[in-house]
Amino acid sequence: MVEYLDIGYEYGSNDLVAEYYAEPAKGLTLEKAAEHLAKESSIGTWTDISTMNERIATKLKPHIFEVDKKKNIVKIAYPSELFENGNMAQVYSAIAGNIFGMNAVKNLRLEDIDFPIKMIKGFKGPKFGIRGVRKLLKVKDRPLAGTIVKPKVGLNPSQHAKVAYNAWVGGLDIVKDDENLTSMKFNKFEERIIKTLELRDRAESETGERKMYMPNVTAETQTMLKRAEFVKEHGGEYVMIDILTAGWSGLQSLREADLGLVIHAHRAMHGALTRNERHGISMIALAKTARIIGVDQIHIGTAVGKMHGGTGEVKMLEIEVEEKFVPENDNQHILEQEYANLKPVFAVASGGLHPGLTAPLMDILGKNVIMQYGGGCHGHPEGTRAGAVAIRQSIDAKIKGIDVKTYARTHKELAFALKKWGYKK
Ligand code: CAP
Ligand code: MG
Repeated sequence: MVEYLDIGYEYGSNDLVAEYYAEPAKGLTLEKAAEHLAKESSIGTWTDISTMNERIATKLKPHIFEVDKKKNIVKIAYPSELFENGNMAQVYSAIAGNIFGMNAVKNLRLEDIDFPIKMIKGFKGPKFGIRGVRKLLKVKDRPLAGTIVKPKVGLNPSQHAKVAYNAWVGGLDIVKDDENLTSMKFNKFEERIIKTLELRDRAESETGERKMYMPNVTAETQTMLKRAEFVKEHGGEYVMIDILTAGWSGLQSLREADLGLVIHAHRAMHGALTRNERHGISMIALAKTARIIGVDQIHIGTAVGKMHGGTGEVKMLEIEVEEKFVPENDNQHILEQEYANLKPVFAVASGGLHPGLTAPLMDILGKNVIMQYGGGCHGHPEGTRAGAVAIRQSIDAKIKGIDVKTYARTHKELAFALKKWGYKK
């Protein structure tokens, strides 16, 4: 009989620690439910088995070292021998696999994972990180501002490139493809890359600023790698990948190809995992995992909360950022904080943003954030270029410490934006 409950066990440098929120099934204590979790995510199954042996039962068993009945929190330390070096899919198949469907729990959420250094070394980690991206863009210490070409899909390559150009010359640093734009009949990947990078070069020479294009390479892995190579051959510096729909292995293949391209991680589908605070996987765990595999920037949500009031049609902001991303005691968001010698990576805030929300967002996420405005740029009454100007004006106002309403009195593009969408102090 393997004993998994080991309250007070002192985990060490050989252990991966997983923190779960768990609601035990009716008739089960939290300890009992935790034992089912520990078994099913490692060496056991629902009943005792004759094929278990002493070595497995002692060397490979995980230790449930904390059970907090008030908060329904369970912490389990797994010996790293349970995991294949450099294989993130296998790690999640173990600690985030069958257990979500077990009858022993009514709800279960993987809240956080602490990987041992020896496991982190099995992955490449971020190549550029905040410093590398800032060096590339030659932007020292303000937040980066970007847009997403809209409509999300439907434009042809020339139209797509033109929208990007207007955003760049209006002052934005970065233009990205939307998460569901890859290579369709009306917008083939290769043609879009060539045309958009041509106008990126024109925008750079006209503005004297570096401009970045983030093409979405999400696809079957071999195709993804071919597309990333195509971007590199044509002078691109960035690729974007939908990390959850492409999967951990797809992300690993892209990173381990080591093409020298900045990797932007979009988190499309995250809501299926992160939205329910009682069941699924936290964005903290997902973002940490992506950083270990090696992304340079990742979407974490918008921290300015649901929009109350404000004029005009306001898209309800996407899910607020998980509070742990912005710890009370530190003005750095969690992704820029020191973690296992991994480069700090940019947090990306996107989703329903417009110039009226820039100031509170910067208050919460600080300067190492990439703020992306899709509708909040192309929905500007005077069009994309003016939308981009308004966005930069909203950032300038914040950096100068001037209230956005006051700043708008002498900056008409910003005034138009505030009139349409309102603002939050
Ligand atoms: C934003 C966006 C982003 C989501 C991602 C969209 O467009 O392009 O993909 O915001 O959400 O498709 O909605 P808008 P998150 O600026 O027009 O909202 O960053 O929370 O993953
Ligand atoms: Mg999008």
